[in-house]
Amino acid sequence: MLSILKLFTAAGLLSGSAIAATIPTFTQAQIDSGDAIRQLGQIAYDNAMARAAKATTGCTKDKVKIRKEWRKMSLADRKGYQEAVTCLMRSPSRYQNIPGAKSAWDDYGVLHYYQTPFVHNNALFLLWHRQYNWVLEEDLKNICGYTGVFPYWEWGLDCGSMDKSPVFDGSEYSLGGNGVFVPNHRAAIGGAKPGTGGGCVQSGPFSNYTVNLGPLTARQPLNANPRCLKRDLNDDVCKKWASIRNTTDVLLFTSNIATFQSAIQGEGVRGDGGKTFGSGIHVGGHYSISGDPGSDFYFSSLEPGFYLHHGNIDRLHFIWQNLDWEKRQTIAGTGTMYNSPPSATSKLTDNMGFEPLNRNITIGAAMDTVGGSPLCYVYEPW
Ligand SMILES: *[C@@H]1O[C@H](CO)[C@@H](O)[C@H](O)[C@H]1NC(C)=O
Ligand SMILES: *[C@@H]1O[C@H](CO)[C@@H](O)[C@H](O)[C@H]1NC(C)=O
Ligand SMILES: *[C@@H]1O[C@H](CO)[C@@H](O)[C@H](O)[C@H]1NC(C)=O
Ligand SMILES: [Cu+2]
Repeated sequence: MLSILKLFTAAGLLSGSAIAATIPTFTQAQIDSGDAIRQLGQIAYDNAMARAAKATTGCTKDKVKIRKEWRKMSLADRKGYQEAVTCLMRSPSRYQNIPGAKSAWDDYGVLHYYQTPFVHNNALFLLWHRQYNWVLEEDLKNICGYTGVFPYWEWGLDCGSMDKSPVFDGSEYSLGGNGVFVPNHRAAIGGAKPGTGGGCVQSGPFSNYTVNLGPLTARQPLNANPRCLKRDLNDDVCKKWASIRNTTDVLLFTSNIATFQSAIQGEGVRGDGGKTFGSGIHVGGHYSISGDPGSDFYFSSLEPGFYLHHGNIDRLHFIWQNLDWEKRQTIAGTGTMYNSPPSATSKLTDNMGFEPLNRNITIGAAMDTVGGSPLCYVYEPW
């Protein structure tokens, strides 16, 4: 009895490492410096690669694509990615009769708008957005010829110096700069200081991007409402909810999928050892960018940074899964937001909708990033 008590106390100190044998224990300094998450990322990478190495068809080791943090990508890929997104903005929409869908890029806004009530705060959140990013990767390749690395953005590397982020510094190799500073504005989320922008993006790539759809509050959100891209980079939000510690904590203190996905989305759940997660890293990453459409729950995917942000969310899911792969191929919850209206418990054989951008797949088909039907990629630690 005493020894069990001791075990719990020791595990409660810093990490819930008793759960999966492969998870080492870390000091707070290792967690805060990023040493911990880099090690976890490497374990996950090796485990996923080992699975691919055993495959004889489908996603074999030689076919696995390696996703990287934006600043670890070559300059050519950073430019190539950003130019391919611009190319989608000039390519025709696949929707009929959506007045605001002016391009293949806008299609992502329409799909996300339709799917929002069915793919957030529920069983589909992680795997639908995983597949959504893959659909974009396919479009960048098939429509715009980009075959380079697909990116993710580790917010935690930029908390406190957001406008110097290689993603948002306004350089030729970024996704454009911050919005121009608007005095006396509030943060897009309560409990945070205002950001450093708020107005239109006027430097770098996407400074000429016309946002067509939304906002959600418009009477007809799918009608054309051409306007500039706005950003409001926010270091305070990043420090409070998207720091390297915040991100690593989710990996270390959640041992089942229900807790993991709730912790990420700031649903007030408690993790191992009573850990709390505040507003959650999903909200933290989104509101570190903020702006229009960046802060718009339904249309945020029209912000080019969205996919790098969700790349990081997917990377965390990938790491978490691969730290204990045999036990972590499950889902939890239903197919409606906060189960409202109430709906059936989701099954791995349930459908996820991506038409007309790509074919629908089942939830289970997106479970393994090296599963080969269709996914075949891993995340490299930064
Ligand atoms: C934006 O448009 C102007 C005018 O067409 C052009 O001179 C400028 O190079 C464009 N900037 C970017 C980043 O595409
Ligand atoms: C996020 O991490 C920072 C330190 O990086 C910490 O001050 C803050 O309390 C954490 N937030 C949550 C919700 O744990
Ligand atoms: C694809 O998914 C959407 C959304 O769930 C659904 O409305 C549509 O009928 C599906 N299409 C097919 C061919 O199953
Ligand atoms: Cu979403």
